Amino acid sequence: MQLYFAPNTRATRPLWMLEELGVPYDLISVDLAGKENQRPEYLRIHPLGQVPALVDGEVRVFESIAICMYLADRHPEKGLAPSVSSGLRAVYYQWLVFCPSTLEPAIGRFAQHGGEESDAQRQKARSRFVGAADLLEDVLRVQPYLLGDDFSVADVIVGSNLKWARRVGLLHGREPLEGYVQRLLARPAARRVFGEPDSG
Ligand SMILES: N[C@@H](CCC(=O)N[C@@H](CS)C(=O)NCC(=O)O)C(=O)O
Repeated sequence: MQLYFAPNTRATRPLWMLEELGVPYDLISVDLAGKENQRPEYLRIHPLGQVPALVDGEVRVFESIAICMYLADRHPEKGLAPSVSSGLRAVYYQWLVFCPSTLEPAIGRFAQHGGEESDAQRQKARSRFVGAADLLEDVLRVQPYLLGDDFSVADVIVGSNLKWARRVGLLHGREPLEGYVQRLLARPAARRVFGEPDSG
């Protein structure tokens, strides 16, 4: 299995997954600054020239969340996704889709308005995040992970988003979310990817 990767990008999501699974893989660095991602040979792996991409024998897949879901299903014995016959599978889909459709755009808008924008624009962007964050807090106040007691792919994806939210200052005063991010980053697999928990 080969993961095409660049640091500080969404490619850290499948890298984190691979570390959680503890399966062998090759990490192939793609130099984005050097435009290696636009070379014809890389465009055959990811037609949009982005990272991450995964090659697993005949299988080629891009989109970080799809790669993580694929990896969990490929290794059901590791228990990182509820089985298809379980009702929890619906909740699992919900949080995975919640990220790119609701949470990530809200964080992105805030991060984008963090510079010379007016306070009003910044507040508007922040208010979009508040609803999504309140919802997550209600869940994480009563259970350690999004699906209950067990860590899953949903935590890799939501946790990655919240790590970004924390970096742009959106988690101040949100103890349940802060605690959740810290708990996730303290996992051995996450430490191997991101380093020490408080390094951001
Ligand atoms: N939705 C895609 C987004 C992929 C993406 O935007 N990758 C960025 C890094 S986070 C990238 O490769 N940028 C380089 C470029 O587009 O030239 C995913 O989650 O995999």
